[in-house]
Amino acid sequence: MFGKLLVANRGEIALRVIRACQELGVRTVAVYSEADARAPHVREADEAVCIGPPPSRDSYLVGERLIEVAQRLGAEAIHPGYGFLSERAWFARAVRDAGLVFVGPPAEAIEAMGSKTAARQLAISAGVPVVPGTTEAFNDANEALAIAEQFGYPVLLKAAAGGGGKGMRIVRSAAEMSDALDAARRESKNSFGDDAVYVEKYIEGPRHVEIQVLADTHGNVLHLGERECSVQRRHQKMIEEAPSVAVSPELRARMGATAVAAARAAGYVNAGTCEFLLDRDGQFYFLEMNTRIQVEHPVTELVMGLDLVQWQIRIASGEKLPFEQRAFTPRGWAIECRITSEDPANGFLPSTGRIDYLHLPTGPGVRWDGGIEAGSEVGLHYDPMLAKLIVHAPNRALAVQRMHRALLELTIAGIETSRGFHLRVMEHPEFQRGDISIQWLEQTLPALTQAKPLPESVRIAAIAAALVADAERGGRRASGGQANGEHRATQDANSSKGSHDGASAWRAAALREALRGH
Ligand code: MV4
Repeated sequence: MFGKLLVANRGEIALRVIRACQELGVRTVAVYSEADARAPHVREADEAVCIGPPPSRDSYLVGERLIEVAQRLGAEAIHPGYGFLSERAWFARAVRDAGLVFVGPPAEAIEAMGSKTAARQLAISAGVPVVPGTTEAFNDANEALAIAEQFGYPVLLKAAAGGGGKGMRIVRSAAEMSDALDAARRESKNSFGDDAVYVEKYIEGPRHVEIQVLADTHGNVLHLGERECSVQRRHQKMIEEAPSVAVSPELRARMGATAVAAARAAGYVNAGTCEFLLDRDGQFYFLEMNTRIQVEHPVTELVMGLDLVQWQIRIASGEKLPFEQRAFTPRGWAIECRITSEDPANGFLPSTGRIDYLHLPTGPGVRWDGGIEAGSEVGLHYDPMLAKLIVHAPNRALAVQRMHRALLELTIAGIETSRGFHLRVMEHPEFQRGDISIQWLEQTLPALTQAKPLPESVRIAAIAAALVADAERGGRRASGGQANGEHRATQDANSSKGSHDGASAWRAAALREALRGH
């Protein structure tokens, strides 16, 4: 095992990697920008080095500097986390060339999966089903029209260099082709520096299901079942779960074997994820492979009972996977909500400021993977994801209830967050039934963000606001030393209907705010 590892990231994933290292007995080096000097990941690591000014391109994205720091401090490996340099083949190669270990796949595997057209070719040659379409970029609109005629409308134009939804355009008829092509080209060029576009048949109303794979350097490739990205907005995932309501044990085995075949064909090592579309008839199609640890990896950890980040590090140090495929069947249900500094009531506008107060949910089956604390400044330099709230329960209905309960316990004061949005999703009957597709949110969003609070809730909120204001003025009447008052208030809260009752939720929040003291 490594003696020391450099964590080339920030926020919750940097902390996640540091925690894995602590449990493995590996010392850690954190890197940070000037904006992150007092961030939790800096404090929790054994050593920390400032690598530049706040903009990522001058700090977290300067690969040579990260490698130089690793060498100078005697770290043997670099964990890239997700985002930043995690899927840059040149960085994986530079780390290797510097005599260090990249905790991730070989540069060649990142390259093989980086081009969507090359990945499709690779998948086809490995017998993996892909969406009908081309495996090469076309040259002009006439060629695109001929291909669309062949597959039938609607078709989807996609960036060859792309992924994650950028440079995508739906084309519903020949008349739309020319404009859509120009737009897709422009967006691809801007996002990836390459305007090559190819065509796929557009699959209507699919579900987004992905398979976690784990491969060691000894030729063992396993899959750890599926996750479903149940709720997403403009290609940003918001809620993920494992397993998927749409995947039977038989389908899991088939999709898993397919993901393993794709990983083998790419010479894949370490943790990776194959993304699929699952259509209404149960047909699945390989979309792309993410060659990194993903944000949503905890839901797989909880239902499969292993630590994926620790296994990433063990694999990178040459360890052999000691598992057999049949050891992996999902146990219970896990759901993850991404807590972001975005205001759902305001078109998910980013919110900035100081986190004045933070109360974290705890109790049975609750996990918080966060990168913030009271006093943290949330700015605009980095991704708005502050933390992930993850729950595990015996089944989906109980997991939804548990997530609702945990979200009620969560208080983040000082900035707007996605918390209220997640509460309303957990309360939604269609979400509770699992009756959702990729498009569910776009159709349901207005109802979720315009929900009016109950009159009773407004009254309780007003009382809470008055109590908090009073406490802030220095009055202590609302807080300590009033055992009777507290007891009476608690009884009162319990007498209201159920945990899903809006008024009771407000009442609990009001009590917490009023009684926590200042
Ligand atoms: C598709 C599709 C329908 N048909 N491809 C979007 C992100 C990228 N990974 C692929 N995406 C899609 N590809 C065909 N042929 C629908 C989507 C899609 C989507 C996929 C995953 C997660 C969210 C999505 C939201 C809209 C569309």
